[in-house]
Amino acid sequence: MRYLLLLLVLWGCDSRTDRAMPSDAGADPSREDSDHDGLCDTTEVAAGTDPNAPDSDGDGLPDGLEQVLGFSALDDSSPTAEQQIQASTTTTVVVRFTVDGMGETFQGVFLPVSSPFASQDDASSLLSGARGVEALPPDNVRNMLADAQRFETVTGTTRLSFELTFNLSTLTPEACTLAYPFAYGVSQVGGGLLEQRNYLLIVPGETPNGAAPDYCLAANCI
Ligand SMILES: [Ca+2]
Ligand SMILES: [Ca+2]
Ligand SMILES: [Ca+2]
Repeated sequence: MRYLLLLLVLWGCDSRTDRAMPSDAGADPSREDSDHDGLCDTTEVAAGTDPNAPDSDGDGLPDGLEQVLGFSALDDSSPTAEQQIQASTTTTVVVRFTVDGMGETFQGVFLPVSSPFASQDDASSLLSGARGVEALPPDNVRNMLADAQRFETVTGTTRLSFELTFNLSTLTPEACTLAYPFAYGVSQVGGGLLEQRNYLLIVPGETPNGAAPDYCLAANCI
């Protein structure tokens, strides 16, 4: 019986040791960000992401950036590769929507999204042009007003294409990579927004030694 009690006491000590995880002396454990991805360790544990891997789902974007911008840090198809636009000096993006028309007019709409990580202006400041470029089949549309991003009197199932152009020539590169979120949607004139697509315009940072730059993140983890 004495040995059994001793065994129970020792087992209890081990259990307490397991629960008491080591922490850095003097640091606030709730504000630690071990993998420097913008998400605090405690947030990562609650969200199910890996506190020791900055890109838990391997899609190229750090967990903290995905979380703040409304993408999933646990799904490598959120955002898709198509939604991640690698920007160059002049970048063109084609956005397509399929609409079912009964004589309505449809219009493309650029929707900038603010980001706490983009220290400069939002994506609208980089947008140099937006226009309608194609309707398929063409006979389903009576008139295309390209510069107004508008297709008039659409009848039947029709794919509408819009082209966005971004000009980065006036942008001063930063040491870290910026991700400018934006959305482009199609609305029915006289009605509401029917559908929108979300994108990230990714502007690579420039490091002095040519090393791959990290993404710009907020100074404090969330
Ligand atoms: Ca983290
Ligand atoms: Ca990711
Ligand atoms: Ca993801």
